[in-house]
This record gives sequence, structure tokens and C-alpha cells, in this order.
Amino acid sequence: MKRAVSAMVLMGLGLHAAMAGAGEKVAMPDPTASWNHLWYHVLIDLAIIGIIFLTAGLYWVWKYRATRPNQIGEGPKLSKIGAISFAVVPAFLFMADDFYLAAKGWTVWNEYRNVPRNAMEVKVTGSMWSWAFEYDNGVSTTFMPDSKEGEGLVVPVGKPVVLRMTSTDVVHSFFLPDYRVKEDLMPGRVTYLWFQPNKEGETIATCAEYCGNRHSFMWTKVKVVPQAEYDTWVAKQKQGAGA
Ligand SMILES: [Cu+2]
Repeated sequence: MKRAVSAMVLMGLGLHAAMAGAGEKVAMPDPTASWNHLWYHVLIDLAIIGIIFLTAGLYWVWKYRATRPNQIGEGPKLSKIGAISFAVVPAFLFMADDFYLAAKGWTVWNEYRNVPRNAMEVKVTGSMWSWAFEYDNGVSTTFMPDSKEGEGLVVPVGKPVVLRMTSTDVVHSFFLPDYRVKEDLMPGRVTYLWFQPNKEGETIATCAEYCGNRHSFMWTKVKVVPQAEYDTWVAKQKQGAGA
């Protein structure tokens, strides 16, 4: 049995090492991809550890079951070294995995905090209960969740976007679930988050910090479009503002 447990632990570690090697290289920083990768890594590790414990547990339940009524059980006698290693070795193995995952978490966090130099900047203002966006080129948009009027956030595909955010009233939180990014906004302070919109399409951002009665209606459209379409959109917005 001891051999079986060690084999399983070794198998788990081997798979783990293979996975870690496979996903280490990320060509362009992308918090979304890194977050997803870390999340799947945690899930796989939990599954491997769970299977090891479950298999060992079930095996022992079966091995030491009562075979006749009124049987007094008799556990196996482990040597002192055996008993200590049984506790210490798995604890160290799993702690090593925990530290490894925690360190990976810090790496991903660094990526979240380091905005690429070529990022496009958009100012975001949160107010009870809607979002407003202001671009470097003078364009500004909003989105009204009730009427669904307004453009929301429109960005060109492939270019990192950094949002510089503040609030006019209470604490809000800008949450882009599809991009795995979320950051609080508060009056008198500018916070930021960035994301890498690699795929065209429409998604939403929503407020993730309870901010009053209509908190749950405080969302906005986020549209990722090809560069040419984005340029046309900007021109149209400027024209509209001029008119
Ligand atoms: Cu809010």
C-alpha cells in the first residue's frame, strides 16, 4: 500500500511538473490567459490531491473493515520513523504545491499591475448607477442600463487597454468577468486595471461592490471591434459631438 501511495504521489508530481513546463511561456502579457491558466492549475492539483486521498481512504476502509460481528479492530503498528514520515512527507509535498501556486499567484498579480507601454488609456467614472468613459482623443461615452442607450466601452482588438478609474460618489468596482479583471473605484483617488482584448465581440462590465438600490443594474456594454471599425466609430463619435 505504501508503494501504491508513493507511486500515486510521484505520478501527481510528474503530471504537475509537465503541466507547469507546458504553460510557462506566454508570448504577450495577458492577465486573462494567466488567470485562467492558474485557475486550471489549481483545479487539476486539487483533483490529483483529492484522488490520492480518496483512493488511499477507500482502500483503508476496505482493508480494515469488520469481517464478523463484534470484531475488535486491530490497527497496523508503524515504527516511529514510519509514523512520522506518514505525516510529514505528504504535508511537505502538498505544502510545496501550495507555495508553488501562491508564487504563481504573485507572478500573475505582477502582470495585473504592470501596464504595457503601448496600452490605450480610457478614463472611467463610476456614479450611482452608471458608467462613463472618456478617451484620449476627446471622445466620451456612457451607457444607460435601463434604456440600453449609449455606446459603453468600445476598444480595438489586439491592443492592451488601461482604465484609469474614479468615482463621483461611493465605492464602486469595475468588473469585467470575461477578462478576469476587477478593481475598486473611489472618490478622490484614481485606480487602474488593464486587459488585453484579443477577441472581437461584445461582453459586459458590471459593478461588483454594493453601491445602493440600483447596484445590480449598474452594468455597461463592452465592445471589441477591428481597428478599422474602431477608427470609423471614433470619427463618427467626434462628428456627433461636433454637431
Ligand atoms: Cu456601483
